[in-house]
Amino acid sequence: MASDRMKKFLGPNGKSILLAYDQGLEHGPSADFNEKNVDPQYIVDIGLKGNFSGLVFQKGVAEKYYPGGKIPLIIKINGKSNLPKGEPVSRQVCTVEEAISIGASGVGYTIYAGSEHESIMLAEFGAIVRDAHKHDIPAIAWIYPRGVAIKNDIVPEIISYAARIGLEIGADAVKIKYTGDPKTFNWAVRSAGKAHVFMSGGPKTPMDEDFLRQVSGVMEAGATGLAVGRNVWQHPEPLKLAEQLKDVVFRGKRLLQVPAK
Ligand code: FBP
Repeated sequence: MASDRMKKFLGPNGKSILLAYDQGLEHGPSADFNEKNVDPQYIVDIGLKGNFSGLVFQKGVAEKYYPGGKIPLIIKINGKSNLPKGEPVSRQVCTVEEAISIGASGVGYTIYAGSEHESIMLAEFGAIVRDAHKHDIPAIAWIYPRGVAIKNDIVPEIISYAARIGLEIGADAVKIKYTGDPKTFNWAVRSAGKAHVFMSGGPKTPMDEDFLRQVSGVMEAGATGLAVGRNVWQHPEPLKLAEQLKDVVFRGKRLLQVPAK
């Protein structure tokens, strides 16, 4: 059996917390950044001091700020701004070889499942999986169902479909949104099979408790962990939140789930 290509990104209990910072491209600096977190160095410092399992950058930020082997790196090799309107498509902007030469031990790629341009992204990702596996590094798929055909992108049947797409197309890990409860998220985890499941963070929740409860539900469902950005680096005390996340992801702490209304 093939060895687990994600192992570099996993803690001793096989779980993981990745720190994502590609929102400058995806959303623009005025949407997400403040005086502190506009500086990529601030995120590198959080990643290092908070002992995150890995950083996720686009190649430009990685080239200029990645601190080398102190923390593993995933380079997102496609991306788009939010300026164009219409059916979403995100094309490759960096090769697997380039990513490796910058120091990446994994590559990430977003697929907008359900978009009218889905086939372009599926085909590009297919070639990326081939390249990444040739170098024995993981290809991680951010799978976000989106476009006019998708009425609700967090209903359980859509999220589990996203997870399954990842397994079927050869992703070593899939990054998906939370369904809102551990039972339905467990179906998504099972649908992903041996592909690791990471929860995508989303906009910062006003109360830490709400985010920690989501994370607890995700871990209870059997996920590998989180790939989170805004909830951490928009937090006034990111290292304090990081400790609380580690309690849940690495130390098995669970928070009571509130039944959906
Ligand atoms: P967040 O935790 O900040 O949501 O980051 C996760 C992420 O997948 C980023 O990697 C990416 O930039 C962003 O979400 C995409 O968000 P959107 O849902 O707006 O496409």
